[in-house]
Amino acid sequence: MLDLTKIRKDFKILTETMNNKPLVYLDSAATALKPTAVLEAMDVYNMKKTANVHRGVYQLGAEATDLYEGARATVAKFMNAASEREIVFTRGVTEALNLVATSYGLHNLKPGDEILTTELEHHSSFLPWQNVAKVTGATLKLIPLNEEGRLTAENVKSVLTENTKVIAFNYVSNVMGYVAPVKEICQLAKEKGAVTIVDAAQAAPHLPMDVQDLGCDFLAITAHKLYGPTGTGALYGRFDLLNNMEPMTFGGEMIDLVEIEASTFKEAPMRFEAGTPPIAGAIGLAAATKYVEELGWDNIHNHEMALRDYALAELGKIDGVTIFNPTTDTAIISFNVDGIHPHDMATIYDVNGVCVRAGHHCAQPLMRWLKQPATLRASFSIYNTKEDVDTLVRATIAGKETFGDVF
Ligand code: 7TS
Repeated sequence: MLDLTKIRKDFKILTETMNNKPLVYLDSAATALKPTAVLEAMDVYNMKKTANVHRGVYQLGAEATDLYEGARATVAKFMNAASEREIVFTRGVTEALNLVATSYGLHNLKPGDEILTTELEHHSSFLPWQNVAKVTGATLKLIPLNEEGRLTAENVKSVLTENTKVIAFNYVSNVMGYVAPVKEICQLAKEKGAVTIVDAAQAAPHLPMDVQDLGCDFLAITAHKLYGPTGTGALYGRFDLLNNMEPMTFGGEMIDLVEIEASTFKEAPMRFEAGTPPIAGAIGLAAATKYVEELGWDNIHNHEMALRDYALAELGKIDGVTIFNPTTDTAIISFNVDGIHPHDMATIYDVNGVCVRAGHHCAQPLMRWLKQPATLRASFSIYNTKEDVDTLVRATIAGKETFGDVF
């Protein structure tokens, strides 16, 4: 079981108030709060070991490099990559997915090739492939979602052809909270020789990652949803693929030899890390992976599922609340209150000290699928309590009372 008292002490921000109300943070799917252990790990670099990496010949530079490369080894272990050479530090999942689309997609796809993706994607998984299709003449095809809005292996089979070259999809949906059958889909892709790109932004805080067991070619995580800092993510890429890809960004430290006519580049991952990388960010990400591993995946899962079940039951009792993902696999719940715009509801949550997301969640194709312009989304995490759910429910009832009789 999670020790909630201890965990809540680790997240100092939880003693803050919002609109003079105790802070109830239910927006961890947008970004998670950061525990002291992560901030302290970053402080070590920022306060005692500051130097650029892979450059200085002095001791401090070597120590900073050790911290940074140590972080890469920790992240490789977190994902169970075969080697740390398969881990590229990026600015986040958005940059990681753009890197694959640019460095692999633009260079390998051609007219007649097919890219499979879904309406369940965050724009950062959808748009890079839409662009690859536009530039290369490849065809972007949607894998139909089932009646619940899930991606299933059956539906992948229904659209998979000999021409499928890429399947890009999320591990966990940021709106529906569904967990995709990643392993089965990667197996199907492999049979056709297609490359898989898994957006694990929302999965990494909730599930153990094992890229070798999943059999994926690429998988991206982001630190800030995993209790780490903003501005840092990590891309896993199978080394034989990664090492044969062209760089996306050119600049310092990614080169072997620069000549006027042409240049050569380092092996992966360095060829993808031009310029000064997010050093403190990588160290913070590594600390965050250790933090969640120490809590234990089963403990995290049980806690989040208990919150999910309680929230679904309590919200479900309120007349006029429509829940779009009652079978969610994670503690992400999307809902609306009949006749009240989500942004109006969000103002009531705000004055009650409750942070929830209202909007299209960077998933407009999914909003169209749901036939909603926007939804409310409450996302629960390791530091949330049943009392947080009660506050959400009270604020929802207050919102109905404020706006309800207008309609
Ligand atoms: N993929 C998914 C599934 C996401 O949920 C997000 C961010 C991203 C990619 C982008 O990751 P980043 O590292 O570039 O930030 N999602 C959200 C959200 O649901 N609300 O705010 C941000």
